[in-house]
Order: sequence, then C-alpha cells, then structure tokens
Amino acid sequence: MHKGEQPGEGSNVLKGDEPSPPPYCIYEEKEEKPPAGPVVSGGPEIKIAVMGATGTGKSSFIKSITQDEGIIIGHSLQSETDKITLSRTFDVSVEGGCLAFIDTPGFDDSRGADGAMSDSDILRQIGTFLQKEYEGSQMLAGIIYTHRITDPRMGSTSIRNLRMFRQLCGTQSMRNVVILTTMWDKLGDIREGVGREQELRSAPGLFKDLIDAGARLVRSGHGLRGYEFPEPEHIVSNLILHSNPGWTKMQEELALGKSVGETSAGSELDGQIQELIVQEMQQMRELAAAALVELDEGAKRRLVYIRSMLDQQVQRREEERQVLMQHSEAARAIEAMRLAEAEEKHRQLLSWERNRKRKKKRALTAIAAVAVMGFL
Ligand SMILES: Nc1nc2c(ncn2[C@@H]2O[C@H](COP(=O)(O)OP(=O)(O)O)[C@@H](O)[C@H]2O)c(=O)[nH]1
Ligand SMILES: [Mg+2]
Repeated sequence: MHKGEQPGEGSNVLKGDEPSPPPYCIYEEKEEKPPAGPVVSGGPEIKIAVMGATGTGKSSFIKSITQDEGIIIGHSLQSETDKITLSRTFDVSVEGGCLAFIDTPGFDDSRGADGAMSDSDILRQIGTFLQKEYEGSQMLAGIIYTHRITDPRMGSTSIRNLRMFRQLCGTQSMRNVVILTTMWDKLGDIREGVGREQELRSAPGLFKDLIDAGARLVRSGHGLRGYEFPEPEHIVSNLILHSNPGWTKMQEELALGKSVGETSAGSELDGQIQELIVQEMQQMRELAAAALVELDEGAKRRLVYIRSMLDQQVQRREEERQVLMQHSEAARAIEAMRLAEAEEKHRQLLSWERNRKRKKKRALTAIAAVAVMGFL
C-alpha cells in the first residue's frame, strides 16, 4: 500500500457529494471498533470464488448480491482490478453460515506491461490465497466461472482463461462449479444465445469436459428473471446446497510442496507464455526481413521500431517465466504480505463505510426529532 492511497480507490465509493474516506494509512477508528474479520459472523464461513476472463461480469455478479462498495465493476477492459478482492461477508440462511465471495482478476496476455501485474503475479496471488485457505482448513464451497454469451466464438483470451481454470480446479472440483453465461440481455435474439450455449455445451475444448465432470451451465443477464434466468441469490444458494466442498487441484499440488510454477496451472501458464514468445519471435523475424527489403526510409524505421517493441515484450515474457518459477520463501512471503494488505484495506474500507452509515442514521434521527418538536 502506498502512502496517500485511498481506500476503495478507483471504485465508485467516492462519488457524488459524499465525504471522502480518510487516507488509508492515517485512518483511525474513533468510535466503537468493528470486529476484525467478517462483517457478520453467524456460523461457518462459506467462500465462493468467481473466475473468468476480464469483462465477463464477475464483479457485477458479486456486487448484485453483496452490494459491496469495495467490489469494482470495470467499464473498460483496462479498468479491472489486478488484485484478488474479498467481498463483505454476510449471513446466509442456507446451511446457517456466513458467505463471502472472492473476486479474482482474469488472465490476459497484455498484462504486465509498464511494470503492472503480470499473469504470473496473478497466478501467484491466487496460489497464495488458496494455500492460506488450505492451511486454515477452509474449503471453497463453490466456484463460479463467467463467460459472455454475446461472444460469437471463444476468442484466444477466453480459451486461455478456460485452460487456466481447468488446471487450477482439476476434475474433482467441477461438481462445485457453475458456469455462468452472462449478458443474455444484450442479445438481439435469444435464439442466438441458445445456439451458442448448445455449442459451448457440446463442442470439445469448450465447456463439454467441465459439464461431463459435474459443472452446471446457468444463464444470467441484467434485468432478466424467470426459470431460465434465476436470481443471482438463487444461483448461489443452489450452488451451496449442491456443493460437496473439496480441495482444488492447485491446493493439493501446493500442499505437496510444489511451487506455483510447478503446479498444473503454473505449467499451463508457462506453456502459454512460451507459445506467445514463439509467435512474437516469428513476427520479429518477419519484420526484420521486411525492413531489409523496404526502400522507403520512413517505413523502414517504423518496422525497426515495431520490432524493438516486440523484442522488449519477449524479454518481459522471459522475466515473467522466471517469476513464475521462483520458489523462494521470500517470494512467498511477499505474496502473503500483499494478500494481508488487501484484506486489511478491505476491512478498513468496510469500517469506514459502516461509520458513515451510522453517522447518517444519527443525523436523520436528530432531524426527525427536531421535526417532531416543531410539530408539537
Ligand atoms: N448488459 C449487461 N452488462 C453486464 C452484465 N454483466 C456485466 N456487465 C457489464 O460488463 C462490464 C464488465 O463487468 P465486470 O463485472 O466488471 O466484469 P469483470 O471484469 O469480469 O469483473 C461492466 O460494464 C458491466 O456493467 C450483464 O449480464 N448484462
Ligand atoms: Mg472485476
């Protein structure tokens, strides 16, 4: 956390004429201290992870249930947060526990430029989180995987995310997975979606093997309700009721002492990065050949420039592979610190939010009292 950063920065917490939350690092709780940890704690903790490519509706789904201001909805492909976010926790009637969602960033090969979080950093974050949950004997009650039904076909980013998801969960976790196809409201003709859904269900390499292993396909869309479009709360309660919690493949592998890079998800990511490097090297060779025969000096310079950019990209990917393969205690400690910082930030934000609500309620009560006095 950097000095001067605000809690909930980038989220829609800071909107309208509402007071800004105090700077994170100097924030002090002046009133009654909130309990550390969950906002509401009525029983065993139930956690549901939400995964999927960027812009597929993960955060929107979580927010529609939790109304949590700390969950950020992206309005451009770049705006997604690159950190795992824990939603606020609340009591649920099913199984008498309290539920929290884990909002995860999607994998995207454009990540990591300009020193930003790379896919390897994201996977290491997820690995640290899963390992911490394993050490605390906390199994995931379910996993929701989001996919836009509006995509005419599975693009390369969607395929990458799906391949990572498969390796991260393993077949045994699929019975606790709901594949949520989102954005049905955006389709001009619902039959388009039904056709795509059928293809996603049956074509090899898409969702067929997940469904065969027990995953369920569920539809969602803003404002759509009914049997075909169950309420988000209904989807979640059904998931909890039918879930048979267990460890994900990645948790089992980390428990055996593997590093994140050595897990199946890590090898998958490493393979994907290597594929990208091969493609980019090929492009570099083509650019170099084109520059050699190019007679126009301006065009030649442009080709050389693009080639040098690609070269930097390849170097960055090589560095990313190294980060992925690191197995040092120090690297793990840094990831654990990042996660603890994210949790602490989330707690502070919730605390600030509750204080604000309490103050607002007190002010309203005072106004009501004055109004009653005036009336008398
Ligand atoms: N119309 C429509 N828009 C959606 C739906 N789900 C998400 N969105 C929009 O898609 C964008 C990305 O959503 P977000 O939840 O941030 O995706 P994430 O990156 O997977 O967390 C936002 O502008 C959302 O408002 C949906 O079911 N219908
Ligand atoms: Mg999001």
